[in-house]
Amino acid sequence: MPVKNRNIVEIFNEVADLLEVEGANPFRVRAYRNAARTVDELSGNVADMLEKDEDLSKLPGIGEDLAEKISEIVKTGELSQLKELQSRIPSERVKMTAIEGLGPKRVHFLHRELGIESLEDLKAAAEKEKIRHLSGFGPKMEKKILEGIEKLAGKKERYLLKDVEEIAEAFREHLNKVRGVKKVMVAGSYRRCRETVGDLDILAACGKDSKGEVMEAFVDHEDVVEVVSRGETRSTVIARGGLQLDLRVVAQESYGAAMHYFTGSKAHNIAVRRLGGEKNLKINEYGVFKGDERVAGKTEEEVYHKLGLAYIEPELRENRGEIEAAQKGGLPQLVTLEDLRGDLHSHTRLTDGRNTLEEMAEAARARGYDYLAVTDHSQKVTVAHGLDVKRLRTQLEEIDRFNDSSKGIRVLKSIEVDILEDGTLDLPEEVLRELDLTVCSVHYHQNMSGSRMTERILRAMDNPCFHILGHPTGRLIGRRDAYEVDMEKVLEAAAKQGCFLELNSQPDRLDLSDVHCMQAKEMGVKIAISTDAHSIAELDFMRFGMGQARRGWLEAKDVLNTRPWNEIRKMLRRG
Ligand code: DGT
Ligand code: CA
Ligand code: CA
Ligand code: ZN
Repeated sequence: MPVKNRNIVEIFNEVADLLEVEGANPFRVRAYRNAARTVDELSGNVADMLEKDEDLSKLPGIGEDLAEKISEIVKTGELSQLKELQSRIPSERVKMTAIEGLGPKRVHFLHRELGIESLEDLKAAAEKEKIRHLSGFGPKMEKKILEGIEKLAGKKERYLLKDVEEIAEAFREHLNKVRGVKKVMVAGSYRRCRETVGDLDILAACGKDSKGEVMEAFVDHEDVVEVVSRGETRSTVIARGGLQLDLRVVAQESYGAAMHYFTGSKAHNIAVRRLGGEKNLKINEYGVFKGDERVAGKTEEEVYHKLGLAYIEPELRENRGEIEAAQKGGLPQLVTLEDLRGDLHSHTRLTDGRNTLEEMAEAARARGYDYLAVTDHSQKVTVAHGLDVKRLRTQLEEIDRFNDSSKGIRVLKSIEVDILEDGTLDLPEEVLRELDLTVCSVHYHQNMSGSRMTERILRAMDNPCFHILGHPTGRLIGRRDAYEVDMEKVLEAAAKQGCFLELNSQPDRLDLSDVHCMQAKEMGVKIAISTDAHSIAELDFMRFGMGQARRGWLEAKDVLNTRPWNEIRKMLRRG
């Protein structure tokens, strides 16, 4: 089995986690995380690079030692150091790192301070209120830990879209090549662009006599580690990393009906079936039937039309009013990637990005954008070497020089300025006024009460230099809950003040969420769909934000950056 970049990334991240659980030197931990990131962002395959004798130690963040480890992984599929760490550190202790808000560093701290070795120890300590007294924890954290333990017990693992994309595509291509296969698609929550997926549901259409070959190819795929079940028309396997994949093989005349059924959501399907019932039509994965006669099934359009509905895009299929809208001809014309004219949130090497301003701008131009806002961090964010007035001014001069000498892309002068605890912005108004636009974000003191957090953000919006609220709820999917904030009040204030909210496209943020996008649209607040790219490669995260925006029913007109810069500039002007 050839080793993929993804396998190396997973191994390095696990080494970093385990080292952290052990309390290793933070620089050592960071070296592994940086190396994982470097490999993750490579466009080429590491195994191929080694084959061609390329020197990996020339890559950023990868010295000779790590290059050696990579080649061990490529040769053997494993890393002896990881195995050694796994055997040394009790697995009970490692399990705790999966609790929301804990992570490896805190697990180490809890072990050092209170001797906590397992989930049971942790639960007991939290119940006896021993954790709240530790520095950096407090009663709120203690409560969250107890909730986290409960969640973990009842939780089936879900995966970020980004983490399953590669596997989904690999299987799709693999099955597409099988003789007799007409069409392959990944349906389910993946096709609906939910922010996380529980498993992948693959659908293949083929002739009767190729079914066997398709099943064979599926269970034989190089990424399969376990075959759970294998039948004539359906099979289930587990892939490396634990992800489950279901395959259904259907005849071409049923493909549309099967696509519809297996795309879901379940709630949407049930509502559609009920509607069919009212028209005396029976709907299942094989087609739409009137009595015994199949009246539709080859395409999804056909299925919807038979029921008197316009075609409903997969992202809308959550039974949130899309069926009523399709009956009345009131479906939204969903925004697409092609509608976007630029990206309004990105970082460069000057703070915590990996590429230079010029490289980022060139990459944005190559993606067909007209503008890119460079929004490095402000001074408060010391871990990212945030910009003070002096360094920001130097960057502004660099932007002027770039814009004077370059064609086809405009770099917007901007900053991701911190919203401080009291609601003031992290840089003086006089310098913020020199910028084209600002992205204002909360990074520190996220644990305040809902009313205080709301106050803090509203206060920030009073500043005439405030334009876009960055990652508005601060959530990290599966790792950190949104901070408490009254979104309705924030949206109300944004509408009144002429401010905008961001939909941050980082795959573990997707913040605003689909539901809040819908709410923003209803309240007349426009959304900036941005990547928050920290490297050239991350400019492509736009696809994840787009999925979420479409799930939130957004149309091109609801999105700020579907407009040319001239128009946006006018919209940013505050009363
Ligand atoms: P997931 O995997 O948890 O992220 O979510 P889905 O939506 O992919 O759900 P999954 O994998 O359990 O099933 C795939 C699709 O199959 C689902 O979206 C709709 C359809 N489906 C599954 N179970 C039922 C059911 O009991 N009734 C109906 N009408 N459809 C179902
Ligand atoms: Ca699924
Ligand atoms: Ca499934
Ligand atoms: Zn940012």
